[in-house]
Amino acid sequence: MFEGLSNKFSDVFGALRKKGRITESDIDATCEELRVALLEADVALSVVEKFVERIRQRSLEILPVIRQSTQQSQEIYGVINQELIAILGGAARRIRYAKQPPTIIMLAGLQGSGKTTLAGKLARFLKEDGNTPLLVAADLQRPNAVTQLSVLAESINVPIFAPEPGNGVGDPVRVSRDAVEYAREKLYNVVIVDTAGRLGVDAELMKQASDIRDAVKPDETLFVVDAMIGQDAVRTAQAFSEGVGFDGVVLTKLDGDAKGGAALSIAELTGKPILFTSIGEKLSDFDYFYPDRMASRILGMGDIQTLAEQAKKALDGDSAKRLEEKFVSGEDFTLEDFLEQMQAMKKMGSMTKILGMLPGANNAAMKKQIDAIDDKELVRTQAIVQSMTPEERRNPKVLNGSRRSRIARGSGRTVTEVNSLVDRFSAAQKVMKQMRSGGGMPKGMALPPGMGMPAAPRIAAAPKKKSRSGNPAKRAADEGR
Ligand SMILES: Nc1nc2c(ncn2[C@@H]2O[C@H](COP(=O)(O)OP(=O)(O)OP(=O)(O)O)[C@@H](O)[C@H]2O)c(=O)[nH]1
Ligand SMILES: [Mg+2]
Repeated sequence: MFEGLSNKFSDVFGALRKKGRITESDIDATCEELRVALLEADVALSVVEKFVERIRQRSLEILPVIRQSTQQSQEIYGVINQELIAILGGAARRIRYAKQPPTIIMLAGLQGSGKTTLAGKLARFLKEDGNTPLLVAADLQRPNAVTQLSVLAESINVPIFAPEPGNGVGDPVRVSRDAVEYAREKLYNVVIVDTAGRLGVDAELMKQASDIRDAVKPDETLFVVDAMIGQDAVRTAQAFSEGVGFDGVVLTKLDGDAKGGAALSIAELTGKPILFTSIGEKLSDFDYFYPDRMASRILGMGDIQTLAEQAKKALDGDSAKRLEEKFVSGEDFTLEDFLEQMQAMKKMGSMTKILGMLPGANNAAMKKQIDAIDDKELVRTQAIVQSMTPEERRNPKVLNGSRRSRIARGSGRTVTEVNSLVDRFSAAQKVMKQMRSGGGMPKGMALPPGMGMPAAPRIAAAPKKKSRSGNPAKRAADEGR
């Protein structure tokens, strides 16, 4: 996601950093490079022009201040970051619940944009947050649509309101209206209405969506759009905005190689906030949209906050606290901790996705490392560590040749694999020590394959510990990454 764009931004900053003193013509040159990068990323022309102009004006305005700074390129970075956050909608917006339940959420969008999947994700997400959602199958167009939603509903144990099978084509407006009535009776506090999509924007689609809207009067109408469709996303958004109207946007398929244009153009052009992002086919691949975190990713600074939240969720309270204390007190990071972290990582989801949130994850060297990581490696590594005695896990220095071959036999792996794990573990331990002594991740250091989690204790500790610069993205930038 946003790879091309964040590579370009990294290049732009790289070039700026090399200049000690920034002049007006440097600002102009930077703006021109940004303009080209954004257009290549399929950001709508009018948005690009406005965005770049704002950066230019703001930078020129504060040029006297910039000149006083010892890190002039950082000041420009700050301006770009701010404008990027603004264009992405400013502050994150949450679902607005109705004063009088149920809160009605209607999903609309083109065929295949991800509405039904989103209905499941949203229901799961809201349920975990203590709500009692009801899913409504109001797509009676596509033969399989009701079944698709039923399967999702069952998998998350959320009730579904759907027309009786074999009941003819059915009327989606009526189904939606009845569903809301049913939710009121049964005290479901959120109703999620999945509607039918069409291949293109047409009058019939708009009419059906508008009729459902008029019948259920949603508290939130969410326009669901596939981020991969680039410029078309904006055109479709505008058509829906005029035809049906919506309160917020959900960007889906951000896990694909979306260039990012849609994310950057939609909020600005429709004036509606992006509420959620969908980043995969699994129901857990979903989160609120945070403009500041997205800006940080686009700028190649990673998304440490999301990573930290996921780490916190995955490491249960006790073990996170223990690891944090261990880290702070300077105790050694052992293979036992490593195994515990790996188990937590399994809970967090795919390793490559997690590592993608690290600062610099889009940089070529880091990317090569990430690409080299095979999620199955986690399973293999786990087998090896589990074949070690508690003492060996605590103190890998005792691992002589015969112990290593015993472990290899026990885990069904080769001695070379055992050796490689021990080597990588030592490298990770070194990183941990360095980070603890306040040096941050060593420059140019990419995490060794299978060692994604040395960062975890630091992450677990992050909310409490004040780092030199409170802002991890800024710190990463300070350190020249
Ligand atoms: N990679 C990826 N695939 C997704 C995401 N969201 C949905 N999909 C996939 O996209 C396809 C279409 O998703 P649906 O949820 O059926 O889309 P829809 O908008 O309900 O489609 P219609 O009902 O035909 O209008 C499915 O194969 C989903 O698994 C996502 O965030 N990332
Ligand atoms: Mg659907």
